[in-house]
Amino acid sequence: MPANDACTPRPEHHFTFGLWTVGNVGRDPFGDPVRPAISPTRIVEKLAALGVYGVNLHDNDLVPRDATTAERDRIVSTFKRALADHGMCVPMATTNLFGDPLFRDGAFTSNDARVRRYALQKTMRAIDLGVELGATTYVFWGGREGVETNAAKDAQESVKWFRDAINFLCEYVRAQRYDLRFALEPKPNEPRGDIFLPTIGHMLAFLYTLDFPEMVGLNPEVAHDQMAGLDFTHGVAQALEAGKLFHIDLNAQKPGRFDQDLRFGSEDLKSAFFLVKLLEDSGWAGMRHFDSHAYRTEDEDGVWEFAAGSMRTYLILKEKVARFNADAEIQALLADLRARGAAPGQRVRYSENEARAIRDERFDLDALRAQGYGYERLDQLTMELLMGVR
Ligand code: GLT
Ligand code: MN
Ligand code: MN
Repeated sequence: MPANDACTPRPEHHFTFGLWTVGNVGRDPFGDPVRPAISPTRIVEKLAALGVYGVNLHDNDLVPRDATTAERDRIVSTFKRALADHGMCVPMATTNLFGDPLFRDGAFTSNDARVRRYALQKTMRAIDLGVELGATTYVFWGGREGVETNAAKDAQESVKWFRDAINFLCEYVRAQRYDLRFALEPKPNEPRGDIFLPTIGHMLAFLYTLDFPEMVGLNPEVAHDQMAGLDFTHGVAQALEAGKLFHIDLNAQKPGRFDQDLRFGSEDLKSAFFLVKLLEDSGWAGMRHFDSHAYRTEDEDGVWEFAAGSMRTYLILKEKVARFNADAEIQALLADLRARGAAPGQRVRYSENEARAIRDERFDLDALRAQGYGYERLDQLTMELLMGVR
């Protein structure tokens, strides 16, 4: 494709990256960093040049853990200048509640009440920083909120501690009159053996038990559902349907492995296609955030290839979605399904009459048993479209 086409990222596409994603130095449990750290200001400059809309961060991606107030203020003002110079913003911020050894047993669910209080202090300060930078979404990823052994923790009490923390922080945001919503990010395991509230479904049920459920939604991540063998698109669809998709972490993953955070679309193209289709067809107005990083084999050039590739793949898949929606043969098959009753809005509602009608209805059960649905043809056409021969 030509250099400046529909697949060239532009700010209006609302692509974002985390400082921790392109800034990933390639450390893993078996090996040292392979790339030098890239300064936040350089990240802002490079991402802006690639057509990115904004950059997200943890408190400590920008301000080192042990910085003095003066150092913090200097770092923040340098960063703000870089954002202004390059027309970038910070749509989402979050807290690092996993790196410091004191969080080894969790932050909001540590068995030590002092750790739980310190986690609140660190988060309130990080919320202040995020809001100062313009963030309107605040993510909670509880990587250390879990156990290796169930002998250690009361799982019911842990849910209560987590709820207390989110309720407390909702009150804090309201008291400060911040314009900020919370997005909870589920993950089944890693770094903990098991993490509490491991899936979209667990988180969704939990958030309705909060004091201010309207302030709280989800930040689901592709890799986290695929690690658990789930269909990510179904989880996102359920969150959207509930009005609870507040943010999304895009990446790729081979199923059943540790969290790989691979470049979006680099594995399982078909599920990436259906995810883009869901977001685009539903008019998702939020950010397209990439929570992923370059292969450990890469130098800095590879990092920018990774960033550009993530966005380009998204836009190519968006083009494929438009083709799918305009494909006469595919649409005829879908029209057939709609004629059978699959059209949106064809739902049953209880009334006495309707109950009587259904009780008395005569069904041609043999015909229902015999009919096929045509999904082999539909899927083959979809695959041919994805493989570029359609
Ligand atoms: C970390 C984690 C991600 C979270 C980030 C936000 S940090 O990279 O693996 O899934 O979204 O805390
Ligand atoms: Mn994530
Ligand atoms: Mn991940």
